[in-house]
Amino acid sequence: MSQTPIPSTAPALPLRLHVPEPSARPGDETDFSYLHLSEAGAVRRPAVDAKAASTADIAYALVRVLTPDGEAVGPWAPDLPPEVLRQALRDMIKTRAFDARMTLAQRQKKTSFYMQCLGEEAIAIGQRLALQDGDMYFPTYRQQGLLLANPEVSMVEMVCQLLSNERDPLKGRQLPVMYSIKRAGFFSISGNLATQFIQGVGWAMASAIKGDTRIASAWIGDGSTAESDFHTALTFAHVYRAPVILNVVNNQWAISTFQAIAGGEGTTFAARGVGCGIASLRVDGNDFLAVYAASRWAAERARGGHGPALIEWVTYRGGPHSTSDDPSKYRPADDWQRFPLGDPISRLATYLTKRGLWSDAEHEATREAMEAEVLAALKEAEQYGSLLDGRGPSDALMFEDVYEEMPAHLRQQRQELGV
Ligand SMILES: Cc1ncc(C[n+]2csc(CCOP(=O)(O)OP(=O)(O)O)c2C)c(N)n1
Ligand SMILES: [Mg+2]
Repeated sequence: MSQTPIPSTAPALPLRLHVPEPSARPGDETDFSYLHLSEAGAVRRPAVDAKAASTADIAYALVRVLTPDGEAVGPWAPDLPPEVLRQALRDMIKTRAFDARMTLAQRQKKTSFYMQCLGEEAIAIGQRLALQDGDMYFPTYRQQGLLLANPEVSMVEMVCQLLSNERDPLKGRQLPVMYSIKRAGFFSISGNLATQFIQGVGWAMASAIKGDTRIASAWIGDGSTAESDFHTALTFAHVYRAPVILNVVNNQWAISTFQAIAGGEGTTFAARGVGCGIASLRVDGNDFLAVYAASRWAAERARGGHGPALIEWVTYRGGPHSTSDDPSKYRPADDWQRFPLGDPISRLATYLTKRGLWSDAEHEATREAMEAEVLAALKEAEQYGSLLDGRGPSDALMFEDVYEEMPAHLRQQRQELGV
């Protein structure tokens, strides 16, 4: 028998949807209190085999090591040799110089497109130091630091890809910045957002199935977590304890969309991991020491067979989304200058200077040397063509490498094109 519902005593109000908005638009000042920062050194460091649910407090806090005056404090402060720290700073300066010059090359019409990682340099470079040769990266377009910090990767080869020239190793088949460098463990960048997570988890599962010792490092942006692939990847990673580091780079924006629209309001992206049974950390992505320490923790956890870890890196996208974007239309122009976590390069430089391992003069000399190195790489790559002179890969290449034996219809099309 059906029952009659008991009438509510509350007055019936019209229902409304909540549409999150950033606190400021161009011309106003952003209120960054929404970030909920912790003090440096305040967040505990759990054992690498900690139960996923026990990391819940850290998923809502913020792991930080560097104080505003450049001291390293607390349980996450890593013990890295001075030369490793100095090299990391040089690599971050190199990445920034590369981005600036390639952005200019796009404005000069030498390449069609470029994407910078301005303000996010510490994340890729810090994580790379915590991984080992043979581990596999499934990066997005904002982890060029993984390549620029790798002495085995030629900068000229990267620029040839950007210029889509005769020596483009990807033969003009990928958008500029979508590198693919197998020997560096750098999986082909896909423009289809969030695929990195399912592919990275799948690769990590395969590594475990084979009884291998290699782990995966998968990358996604705040906006891309709204894709269903993100959630599918978390379920598989949790269920099979895949040896993978799940990196969520929360740079506050997805093109013109504020991170709250992807679900960052009133909760954190790290909290998604805990909800799926994955140990999760929320970390200051502009604090090189915290990036290295958290990556190291996650890598030891994965390699030790204790399961995946999700890390939300809190940072800020200092530049436009890409050379096709104009952020002055949708966010305050001074946001990055006012961002409470500062600039990762100057923070590491301050720490090293305080320890007597760096100086303003060395900083300036390094910046000049890196700019010269990048310019020399660009000049060399331009000898093999750029968009300006149209010396790109041969049209014939579009017919190759798909079928072992070219089918008749493709042979015909190729003949019609006369290549
Ligand atoms: C599946 C899919 N949807 C939409 C796009 C278009 N798109 C490219 S980048 C981007 C924003 C991504 O933002 P986020 O994940 O935060 O990464 P960020 O660019 O900030 O590093 C969008 C919507 C795409 N490439 N793929
Ligand atoms: Mg983003």
